[in-house]
Amino acid sequence: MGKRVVSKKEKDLAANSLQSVDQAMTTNQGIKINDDANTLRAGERGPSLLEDFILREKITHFDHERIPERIVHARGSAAHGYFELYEDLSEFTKAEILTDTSKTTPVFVRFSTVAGSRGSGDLARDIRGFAVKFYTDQGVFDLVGNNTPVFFIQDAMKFPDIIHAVKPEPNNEIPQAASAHDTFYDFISLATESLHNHMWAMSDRAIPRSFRMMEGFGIHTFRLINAKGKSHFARFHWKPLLGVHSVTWDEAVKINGADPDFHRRDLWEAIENKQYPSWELGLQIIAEEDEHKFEFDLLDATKFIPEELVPVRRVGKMTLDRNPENFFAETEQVAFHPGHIVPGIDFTNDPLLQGRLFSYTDTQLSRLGTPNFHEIPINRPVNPVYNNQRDAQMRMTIDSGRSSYFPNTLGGGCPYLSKIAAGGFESHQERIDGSKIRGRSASFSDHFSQPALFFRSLQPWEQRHMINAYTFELGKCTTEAIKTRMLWLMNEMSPELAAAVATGLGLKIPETIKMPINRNIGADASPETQQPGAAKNYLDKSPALSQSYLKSETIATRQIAVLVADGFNEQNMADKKKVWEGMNAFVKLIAPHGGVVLSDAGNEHPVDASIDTTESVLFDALYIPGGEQSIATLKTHGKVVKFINEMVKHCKTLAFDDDARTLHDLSAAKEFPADQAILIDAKPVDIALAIAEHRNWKREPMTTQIAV
Ligand code: HDE
Repeated sequence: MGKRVVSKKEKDLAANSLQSVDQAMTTNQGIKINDDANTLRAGERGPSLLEDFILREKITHFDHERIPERIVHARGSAAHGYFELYEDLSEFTKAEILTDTSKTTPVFVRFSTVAGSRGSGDLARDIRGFAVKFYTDQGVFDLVGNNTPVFFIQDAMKFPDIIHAVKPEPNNEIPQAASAHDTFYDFISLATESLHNHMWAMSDRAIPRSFRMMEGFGIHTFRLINAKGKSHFARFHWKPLLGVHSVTWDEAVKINGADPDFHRRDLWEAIENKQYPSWELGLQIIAEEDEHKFEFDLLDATKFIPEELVPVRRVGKMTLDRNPENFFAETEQVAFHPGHIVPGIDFTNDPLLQGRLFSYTDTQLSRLGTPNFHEIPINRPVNPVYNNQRDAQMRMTIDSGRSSYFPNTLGGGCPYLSKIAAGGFESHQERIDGSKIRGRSASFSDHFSQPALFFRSLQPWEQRHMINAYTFELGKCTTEAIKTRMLWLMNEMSPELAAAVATGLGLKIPETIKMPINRNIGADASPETQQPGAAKNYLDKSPALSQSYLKSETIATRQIAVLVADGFNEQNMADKKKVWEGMNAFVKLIAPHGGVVLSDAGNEHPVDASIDTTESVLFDALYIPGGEQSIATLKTHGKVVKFINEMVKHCKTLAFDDDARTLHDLSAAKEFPADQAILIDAKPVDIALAIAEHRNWKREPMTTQIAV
């Protein structure tokens, strides 16, 4: 799967890595150390001496090990890989990564949650960051996106507000990595532009099964510029080849306890097992002339362009095939920036994007501490860098020569400027004619239509999950006025959604509300302009928004738990394992104890996890082979039925051998005799077909009685 690229980037990183094998331990000054366990003392039981330069160097370095975590997206995991282009897009752009199909471009991708601290759990209900650094031969191009096609706010000015609102409340620093609290809903219900992205945060997209099973979106409209200087608008998409899948909220809560590194581990293990995740790069391209043909503004980052209106053209593929060597050096120190673009790609006037262009340099200065952050190996471009910038903290480059200015003759006129035809960057010459104002275009003030479209486009199971999410989150809020304000707003988007949530909350939807503060126009706006306009219906449904539209046929990398005890039916287990592993699934033996388990043929099989050290929520499917003795033992273990019942509740595939039927009958599985994903004595390929469906959501409404 995927070809291995040894890029210049990789060689650079290797050259910078300190090998810890076969080397004498030294201080940072290169002095060989002969005792790393004892402080220099005046006598064996005497006081420590200040002159102990070895101790002081070691402790000082340790004291400074942490750098400030990212203000947002602090919790993340990353991997290296490469991008390959399917078709030459020179009709639209001169960027080499989008025109030269012979090139393989190295990438580094970091996935993250937004709200939580660095040590928070992976399964928070949250938007996920999806940041891609392309090391192109023309310089670094960063596509710093999220896993939702829209953002919360329209103007950069409101970013600190929404982040303050979602972060733990300042008086008691509660709750960590959770949006279910008053300050967040206070803000969301007043800044109605945020309702759309908020609805995505209430959807299953916010609790993904894996980073490898998420879509990515550049969100903003960018420009593509071709060699003739002609511009097209473009939105970027990443489509995962494993499909888009999520877990249920009950699982998310339990996974955070059972394995808070679930997503991090999942990405790491898939790559270690050579199951390289990949995404296709998609582009929605819009001619400049069509800029105003939509009922929303292309510059508004709270709107997506429905794929039914502008199809996504799949133009290339990205594969992640290598884990970082060192989390800090690479994942923590990588510095993304939406302003890192290459000739052929340019910005639009999206006011959110424009604000980001300022913020990301500023944040790197405070996090990485120096304008030389581009010299950290993970951030270095693969092409050489020459300019007259000099010095500053932690400068790595030893700049030679006398001249550090331009123009010069003493340096031979170098580094010289490049003509546009020779690859020099030129900003798109957009004609601008306007008054200097602090305000927002009326074309940005439709806040209800797209969330309404999103809700309408979801399958009943997705809508159900969303209703539960809103009910849960608002149920955690303590201020009734905030909850009722939210209900009123939700009623404007979808009466069905609002009614269901109101029932869950035990509250009435108010007939009118007063928006105490203007939402987007400015404090002087009149009361009439303070309510967002009614929802428009320019598209009845956009099927592409539902995860059911984004499934994949494969069971590759799915975790299948096989529950066994001594005496299990080896033949049946081996037959199924062979088929599933042939399809690249991960098959794990779970037994009442660790070590090895004995089959009915007397063979020893290593146990992957004892049932006491693992949980059902960490697996996609369950198979219980027969074997009289094995089933008799499993029946006596208290956690076995819980394990099975949880799998049933979470709508997963369960397969039993015929003589494992007693366990089936002891559990909630017996309540679903006609269920297409609870199978007895089925063929491994038929079980695989059920697993590939991800979940049998039809079961879900009947599972409320199952107590787990
Ligand atoms: Fe970010 N954002 N952001 N953001 N963002 C950061 O930069 C910011 C926005 C996104 O894995 C920070 O290096 C402002 C939209 C990702 O390292 C910071 C605004 C989108 C990541 C910052 C936005 C994003 C960040 C924190 C409003 C989706 C993680 C650390 C104008 C298109 C990148 C850092 C990584 C990180 C500011 C809005 C995505 C503080 C001011 C819209 C994926 O600079």
